[in-house]
Amino acid sequence: MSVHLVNPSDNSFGTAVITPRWLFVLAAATPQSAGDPILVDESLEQMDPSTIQPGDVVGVSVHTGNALRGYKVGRIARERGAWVVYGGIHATLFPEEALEQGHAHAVVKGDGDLVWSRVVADCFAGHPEKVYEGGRISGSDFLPARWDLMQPGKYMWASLQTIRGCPKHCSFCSVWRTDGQQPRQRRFQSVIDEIISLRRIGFRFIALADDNFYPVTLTDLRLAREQNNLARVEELTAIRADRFHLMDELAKLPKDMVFFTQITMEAGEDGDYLDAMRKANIKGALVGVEAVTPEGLKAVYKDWNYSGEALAKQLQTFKQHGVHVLGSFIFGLPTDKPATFDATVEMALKAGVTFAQFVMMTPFPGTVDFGRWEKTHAVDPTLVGDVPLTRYWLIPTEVRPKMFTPHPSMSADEIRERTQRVWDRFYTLGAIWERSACTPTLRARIAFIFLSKLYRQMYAGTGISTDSARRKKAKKWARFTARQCRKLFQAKPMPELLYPHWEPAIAAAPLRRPAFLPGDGLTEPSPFAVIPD
Ligand code: B12
Ligand code: SF4
Repeated sequence: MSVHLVNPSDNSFGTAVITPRWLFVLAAATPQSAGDPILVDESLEQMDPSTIQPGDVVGVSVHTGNALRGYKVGRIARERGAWVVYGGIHATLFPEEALEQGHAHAVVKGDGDLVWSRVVADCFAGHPEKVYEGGRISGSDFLPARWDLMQPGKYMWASLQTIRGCPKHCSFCSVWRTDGQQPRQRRFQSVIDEIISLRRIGFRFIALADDNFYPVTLTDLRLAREQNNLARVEELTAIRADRFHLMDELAKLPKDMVFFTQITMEAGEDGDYLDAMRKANIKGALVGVEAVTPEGLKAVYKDWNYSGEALAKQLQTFKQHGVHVLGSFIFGLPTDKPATFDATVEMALKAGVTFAQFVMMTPFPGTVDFGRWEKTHAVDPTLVGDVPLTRYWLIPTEVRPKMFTPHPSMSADEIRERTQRVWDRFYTLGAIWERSACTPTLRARIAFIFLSKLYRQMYAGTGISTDSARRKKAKKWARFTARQCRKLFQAKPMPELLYPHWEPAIAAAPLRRPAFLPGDGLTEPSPFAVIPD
C-alpha cells in the first residue's frame, strides 16, 4: 500500500517556476512505515491513474483555483479503490464540499504537518475519520520538506516557509482568518538547515513562501510603547529580534543565493530592516500595493498603505536599499474608474518596480469580500448551468466568468480588456530591457527578460484572456519559455556545504534536520534525525 500526494492542475507545463511546498512537507509528514510517498505535481504532468492501487492513500491539496481539477483527481482515485483525503486552504474552508464533490473519505482542516501521520495510519487501518483538525501548529513544529523526493531539473525556484500568519486584515485576503493574525515563526536553525540542503542540490533561488515577512512594524512598536503596554512591547521586540537573527544567519550562506519574499509596504519605513534583508540576499519582495488611490485602499481595508506621490517614494525606498519590488495591483474595485488603469501602470513605471502583477478583483472564500458578496446572492442566487455563481470554482473553466462582482460603472469585459492592456504596457520589450539594467551581467539580463515575459504569459496570457486562441498560444509560449528559463536558474550543486553546528543553548525544542542526500560523502545525521538539545 502506497501514499500518493497530488498537486492538481489543469495546466501542465513540464517545468514549473516554484515548487508547491505542501507536497514536500506532507511527504516529510508521511510516516516512515508507509515508505516514501509518490509525489505528483500536475503543473509538470498529469497524474497517471494506473499507478493507484486499491488500499492506497491519495492526498490531494486544493486551493480555490484548482478545486475542480482536485475533485476530479479524488474521484478517479476513489474509483480505483484508494482512500481519498483532501487538505489545503479550500478544503479547510469547505470540508463538506470536498466530501461531496471530491468523493473524499476524509478532509484535513488547517496544517497537515502533525496530523497527517495519524490520517495515513487510520486509512491503512480501514477507519479514517471524516474531518481532522490539523489546527495552527506552532512555528517550532513546521516540518522541513523532503527535497530528496523532488524530480530533478523541473523547478526554477524552491520554496520555503519562515513564518505563517499575518497581523493585518485586508478584505480580499483569507490568510489572516485561516493562518491567523498571530505570526508563527519557524526556528531559524531549521530554516537555515533546509536552505543548505537545497543549495547542496543546486538551488540558489528560493522563494520564502511567507504570508508576510514583516510581522512587526515600527508603528506597532511605537503604539505599544505609547500605550505603555510593556508585555506587548516585549512580545513585538522578540518577534522582531528573531527576524533579524534569521536574516543574520541567511547572510552567512553562499553569496550566490537569491531569496524572494512577500512583505507589506510599511517595511519601506524601516531602513534597518531593508538593509538586513539586502545583506541576507533577500533581493526581492512582492509588495501588495493593491490600489494607487486613497479611496481604493479604503475599499480593501488597507488604508495604512501609501497612495499618490508618497507611494512612489515608498516603493523607490525598497530599491534604494537593494530590495526589488514585485508590485501587486488589483483592478475591479468599486472605486476604480477608466482612468485608474492608466494611472496605475504609470505609477508602477514611475515607482520603478522591477516586476508587477495586475490581478482582477476575485472574491476568495474566507475573505470579508466573499462574505459580503455571498450575502447579496442569498435571496436570488445567479446560476451558471446549475452551479450558483457564489460557487464559481465549480463552474467548468470554459464557461466560468472572469469576474464575479458587478462593478458600479464598468462591465466585466471592459475591466478585463483594460487590465490586459495594462499588462501589455508594463511588459513591452523596451520597458523590460530598461528595467533589466538592474542586473549585473548580460546572462542575468537575458534571464530577466525571459522571466518577465514568462511571468506576463503565465499570469496574464493564460489567466485573464477570454479568447481561447490567445490562451492556447500563451500556454504554448509559456511552456517553451519556462524550459529556457529553468536552465538560466540552474546552479552548480554544492554537496560540500556543511550544516552549521547549532549551540544547544539556542535550541528551544528538538530540531529536525532535512533529509541528507545520499552519496554526498558527508557524515551527517540520519534523515529526519531529531537532534537532542
Ligand atoms: C507562496 C504562495 C504563492 C506563490 C507560490 C505558489 C506555489 N507554487 O507554491 C505564488 C506567488 C506563485 C502564488 C500565486 C498565487 N496565489 Co498564492 N500563496 C502563497 C502562500 C503565501 C504560501 C503557500 C505555501 O507554499 N505555503 C506553505 C505550505 C507548506 O502550506 P500550505 O500550502 O498551506 O499547506 C499546509 C496546509 O494547508 C496543509 N495542506 C495543504 N495541502 C494539503 C493536502 C493534504 C492531503 C493534507 C492532509 C494537508 C494539506 O498542510 C500543509 C502543511 O501544513 C499562500 C498563503 C497561505 N497561507 O497559504 C498563498 C495563497 C495560497 N495564494 C493565493 C492566491 C489567491 C494566489 C493567486 C491566485 C494570486 C494571483 N491572483 O495570482 C496565485 C495562483 C497561482 C496558482 N495557479 O496556483 C491564496 C489562495 C486563496 C484560495 N482560497 O485559494 C492564498 C491563501 C493567499 C491569500 N492571499 O489568500 N502563491
Ligand atoms: S494581503 Fe498580505 S497584508 Fe493583507 S492580510 Fe493578507 S497577507 Fe496580510
